Amino acid sequence: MQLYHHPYSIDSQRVRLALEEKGIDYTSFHLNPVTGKNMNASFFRMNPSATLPVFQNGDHKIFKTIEIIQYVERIASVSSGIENVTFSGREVTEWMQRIQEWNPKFFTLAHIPDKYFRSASKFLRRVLMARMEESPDLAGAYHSKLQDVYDTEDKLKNSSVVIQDKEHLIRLLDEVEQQLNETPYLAGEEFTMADVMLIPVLARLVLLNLEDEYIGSRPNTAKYWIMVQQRPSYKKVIGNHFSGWRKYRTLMKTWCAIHIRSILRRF
Ligand SMILES: N[C@@H](CCC(=O)N[C@@H](CS)C(=O)NCC(=O)O)C(=O)O
Repeated sequence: MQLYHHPYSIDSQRVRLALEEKGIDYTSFHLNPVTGKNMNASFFRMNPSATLPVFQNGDHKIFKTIEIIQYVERIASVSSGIENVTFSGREVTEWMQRIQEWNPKFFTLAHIPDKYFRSASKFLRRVLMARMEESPDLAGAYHSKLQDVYDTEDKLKNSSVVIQDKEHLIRLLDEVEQQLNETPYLAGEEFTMADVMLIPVLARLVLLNLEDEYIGSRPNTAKYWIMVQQRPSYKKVIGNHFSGWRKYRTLMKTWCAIHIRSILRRF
């Protein structure tokens, strides 16, 4: 089984948390979306939307996060003997879908200093142009990806998009806070795949230095956040890349790659 993913991607983090929680081994392929590695022709041919994660088992490829997580649950049940494995019930699935409805893209970009966003976006356009030249047969798909980059730049200038995303996030976090007042985990007494969907959202808020505003101000969520960070799956998937000083190492690596490749004009 192969997983194409990257530590920056919230959806990749969700799938990796699920794989770790269920103890499933897989071969890992890192594709950094900020440096445009997901635009490489070999990956792009398999997945012309270039989104991460992609899970592959033999010829079977899955492109949607929730579908991958549900597939991982089925694999775990087969490999451990059916009796003691619980599948996500209706409540868990509803939470998973509700959390997935919030798209972190514009909220995240709106909290990145403008000069970094502009350099990264320009770099990505150049990468796309270079890939288009190398693989003219994929020009149509690369062109629509290029259009996405321009649309993102335009939408970010439109404050109502960012405000709507922020309001959506606040509604979601308020529902989470209310639920965590009644149960220790999102869908009850046990850790479930609903928590796997939520943890990367909280980690993103911390990465953006918004912990006090969005987590600290919600006491049940703050308690829950401390608790879930103790899980080995969290440490492996998120903590190792973003806890404390590690976040600077992770972000600097990407920033240097963009900077050096821009100077050398190696897209
Ligand atoms: N359909 C996918 C969407 C995944 C997605 O949007 N992934 C983001 C990262 S979290 C991505 O790959 N962005 C890079 C890009 O769109 O080029 C799913 O449901 O999992």
